[in-house]
Amino acid sequence: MAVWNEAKECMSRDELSVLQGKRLVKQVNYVYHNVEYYRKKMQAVGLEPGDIRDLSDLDKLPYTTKDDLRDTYPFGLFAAPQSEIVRIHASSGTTGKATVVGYTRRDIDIWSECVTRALTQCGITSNDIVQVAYGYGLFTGGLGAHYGVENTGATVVPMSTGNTKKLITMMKDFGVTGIMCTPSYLLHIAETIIEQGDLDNIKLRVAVCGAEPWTEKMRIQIEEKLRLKCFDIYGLSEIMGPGVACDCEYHKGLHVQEDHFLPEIISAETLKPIPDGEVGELVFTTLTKEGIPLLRYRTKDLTSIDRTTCECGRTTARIARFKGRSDDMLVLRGVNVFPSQIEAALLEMSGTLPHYMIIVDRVNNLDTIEVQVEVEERFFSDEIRELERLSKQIGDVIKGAIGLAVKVKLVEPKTLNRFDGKAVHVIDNRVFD
Ligand code: DLL
Repeated sequence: MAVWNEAKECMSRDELSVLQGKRLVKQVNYVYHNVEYYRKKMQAVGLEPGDIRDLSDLDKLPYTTKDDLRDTYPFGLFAAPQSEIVRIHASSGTTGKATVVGYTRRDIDIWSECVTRALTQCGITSNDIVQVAYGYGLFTGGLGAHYGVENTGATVVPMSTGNTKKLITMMKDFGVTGIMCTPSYLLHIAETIIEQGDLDNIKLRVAVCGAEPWTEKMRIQIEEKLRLKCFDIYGLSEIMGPGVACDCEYHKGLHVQEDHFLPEIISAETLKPIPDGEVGELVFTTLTKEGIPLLRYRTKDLTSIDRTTCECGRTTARIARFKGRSDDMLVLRGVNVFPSQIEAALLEMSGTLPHYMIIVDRVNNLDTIEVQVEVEERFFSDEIRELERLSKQIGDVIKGAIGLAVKVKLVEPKTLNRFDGKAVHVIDNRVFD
């Protein structure tokens, strides 16, 4: 399979649109004839496959949501017969039934190819040794990254999550040059490497992190701590897994693998497409999937899109770093707040470590917000006044970012939980009845 968008002389946007249009028509036909649920959904709005002739007809198609996957649990949206499904992944989610996805052999090949493109974009080659420290199992992170690293020709070390000390030992002994894991886990790995005095004993030069919202400041902090290049990789199991999009050396948005996944940004309120550059909900239509093709899948991820050519020369659309998911958004005293706003504010300050927890309660019908922040050890040996000053300063910075007063509790390094998978930054104890 050609890695066409890797070359600097890649497809023009017009050529890409023609390809996308053709693939869309084919995918809609395939879905209509192979998935009863979609056939009925299309018939309910009087839509026949022939009504979709090119990209301009996209907005005639109905949306798909996570509820559609749950309602058809486990295999109701599969378009290929079980005999052609070679792998299943599932995400448990915190509420409701698991969402289950299936892949044909070709889907797995395309997935590996997409991860290879992403890794190549990050500078990984067959000369690299890459530790995959995403969880292996039903989560798409581990196996998705694994097949991509192998397909790139690099050497994969399938660490999975859990044993940080062993991971660092192997990193040193094997001369590991690349790592794939969640950014919060990499931060924990970095702290352990530094604490062990091992920074000069490792050869790590590239990290490809994703699976959770994180800030540009955190990416830069990881680069500085580990003296490497760090990249942002995005994906979701419903659409494929890691590798749907990835940033390049310019870090000006994540390039979408647009020949396989057609992106749209819509308003979550009106459900209408919104102009490029404006923040809205990201929606994907798969263009080449066989196992579980999805039409206009609402990801709930909030971003904006830029279809201008990147400084790196790639013409594929770029989506901006994610602000968060619409369902991560906290409504605190009527104000919409994303944990990432608090993270960005904390990372502006010196003396704070990028570990925090937001605890929300409701007392006498009023939301109370406590932000627990780890700060450097030295503040605890200094005068109490210094601690109070820092606490007030952090409170002011957060208030400036979210417009709300919060209680700040400073805690010593390593007090808060560390995560080797997706990090949890919010404990919401409010009961809504
Ligand atoms: O997290 C797939 C993945 C694995 C992506 C490894 C990247 C690396 P799910 O468990 O289905 O799949 O979760 C998908 O995670 O809708 C986003 O909300 C969030 N997410 C994934 N990557 C990023 C990222 C995997 N780079 C959900 N930035 C998505 C922000 C991300 N959020």
